[in-house]
Amino acid sequence: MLQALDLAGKAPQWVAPNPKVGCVIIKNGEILGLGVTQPPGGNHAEIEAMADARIKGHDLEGATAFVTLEPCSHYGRTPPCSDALIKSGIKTVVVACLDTNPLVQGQGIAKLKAAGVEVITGVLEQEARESNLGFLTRMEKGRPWIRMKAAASLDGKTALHNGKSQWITSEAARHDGHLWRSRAGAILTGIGTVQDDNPQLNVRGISVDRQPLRIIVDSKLQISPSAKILTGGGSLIVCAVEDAEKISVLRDAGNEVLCLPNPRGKVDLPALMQELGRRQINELHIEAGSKLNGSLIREQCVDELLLYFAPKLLGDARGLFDLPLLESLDGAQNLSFHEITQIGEDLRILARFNPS
Ligand code: AOF
Ligand code: ZN
Repeated sequence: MLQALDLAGKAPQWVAPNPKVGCVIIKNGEILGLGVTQPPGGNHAEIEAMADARIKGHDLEGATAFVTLEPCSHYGRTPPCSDALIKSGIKTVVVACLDTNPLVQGQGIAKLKAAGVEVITGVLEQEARESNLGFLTRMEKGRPWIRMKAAASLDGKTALHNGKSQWITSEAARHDGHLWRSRAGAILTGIGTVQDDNPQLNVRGISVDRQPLRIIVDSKLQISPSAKILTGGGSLIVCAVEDAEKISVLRDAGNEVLCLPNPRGKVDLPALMQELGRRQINELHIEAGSKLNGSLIREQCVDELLLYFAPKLLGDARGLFDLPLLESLDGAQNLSFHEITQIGEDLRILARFNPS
């Protein structure tokens, strides 16, 4: 199963919106075939592994398949893997984690069992869930896995009082940040960051087949059509005002404008996350300023913080998140550390919000 997970991890980004799955087929201690999910419309991991074994002249009768995700039971872009596994004569299927796609959700395993295939579940389950956190979150919550990235000094400051912020962390940490951008289906920022930093918010320094969708939360539609983030079109601007004139200028330049107001006249952030789920975004990467960061946290629109800390002190300067003043520690946002790594001179911390 470790080998199957390793294969899954090597699947390219463009298998999204599908999950990355790995499959290893063995018999009598020998590996017969290996497979990994192909881009949408292509073979699933199990089909690839069976084809690999057959090309090598192996008979699958009595073999065991290790799969990192429950084999599918439905007709999607491709026919059900569970049917193909049954037909192959494979005797045992070892599954790491369930596919929580409502179209599958245990039915793949049930199909296999009903056909007399032995099924073993829960092998390296946690690791397998981690490998498809984005896909599984979308299946379970209807929205992407949401990761908020920020870089700060050791005293938690992101910019000086005058707004100067380039660069707090080292080159190595910034390159690492691009790796995280590249794995996301979309990158989100706010109008404040667009106006202060004029970022491109694309992936640089890493070869990618596609750039993530760029999303700007801009309640009052203040974005300038010449902002760098709009060059080339294809960005999604989310606002809370129906300003037909501004909207048509932005649309004519090839961008999409979505009006999603909440009763306070701001963008309805949870509704936006559901919309991104409908657009099949598995992982959302956020790089915004303290105001939007704070709103996203308050509205429970963040699963994980990706924080880079530089060994510097900036003193009285801007903080990471605008959150309400607390009178008691009972109101603190609780997280747990998921991973702590040194990247060059800086520290990278992945911390997750505790599910409520
Ligand atoms: C598997 N093995 O390798 C993957 C699975 O449209 P389709 O036919 O490609 O089906 C996509 C769905 O199949 C996807 O939403 C998920 O539930 C499952 N993915 N299943 O047996 C695989 N990638
Ligand atoms: Zn399948």
